[in-house]
Amino acid sequence: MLQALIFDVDGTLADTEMAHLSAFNHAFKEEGLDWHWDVPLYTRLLEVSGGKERIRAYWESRGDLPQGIYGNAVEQTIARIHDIKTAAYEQAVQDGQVQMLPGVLNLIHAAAQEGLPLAIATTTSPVNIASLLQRTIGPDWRMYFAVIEDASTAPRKKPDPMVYHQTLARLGLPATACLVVEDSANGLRAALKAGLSTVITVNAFTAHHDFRGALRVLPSLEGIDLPQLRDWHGQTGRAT
Ligand code: XBP
Ligand code: MG
Repeated sequence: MLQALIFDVDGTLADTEMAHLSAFNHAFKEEGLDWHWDVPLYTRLLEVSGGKERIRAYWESRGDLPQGIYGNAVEQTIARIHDIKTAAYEQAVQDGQVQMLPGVLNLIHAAAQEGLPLAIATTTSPVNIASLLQRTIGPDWRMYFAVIEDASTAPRKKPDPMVYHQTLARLGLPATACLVVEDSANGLRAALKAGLSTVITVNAFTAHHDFRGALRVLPSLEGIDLPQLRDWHGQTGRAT
């Protein structure tokens, strides 16, 4: 029986990645760097989960990442860029530039009404979650989620299953009692490694990913209700 729904955030709850991309580019400029990520490059870079990890991967790919004794300075520079990026992203959310995806709020409200626990399992920073959900759900947003696991609690990022293992432990439920909604191959792999059935909703940044093993691959959650999710969850084990 379905006893909890677990949501990823970026690309699943909301269409966040264009705002993340603009925030990264803003931070590069503020830091005096001539780096600029366009949409095709960012689409590839999204294969690396986590903003700091993504900056490091890009820097490494350029071939000019300082080595040896400069390692500490690199960490500090990445942290500084990421702080600027996080503040810019928060501002974009507050300015209304990030929208919840179709069907998401309906499901959240339906689950709350039925007393079905909801959880969040994401690689993103906690401040990003708070600003997004405060803006879209309201000041009491935190009451809707029994568990939130994020970059501050699960440092090993997706496709590592850490964030899902911790979410299940805190929910006190076995994987078989839960259903995950994700939007990316890294997210799907993390959930599958934790033994979780996963429904995928795609977006422009992830539509080309390999979603083998997903329970369903959907354009969005529009028109999807809890009875439908329970029905799919009951079919667990039969991949699409
Ligand atoms: C999303 C991410 C995040 C955001 C940026 O992955 O990788 O890093 O792009 O957020 P998922 P931060 O949806 O699989 O969790 O800069 O705060 O890391
Ligand atoms: Mg995602």
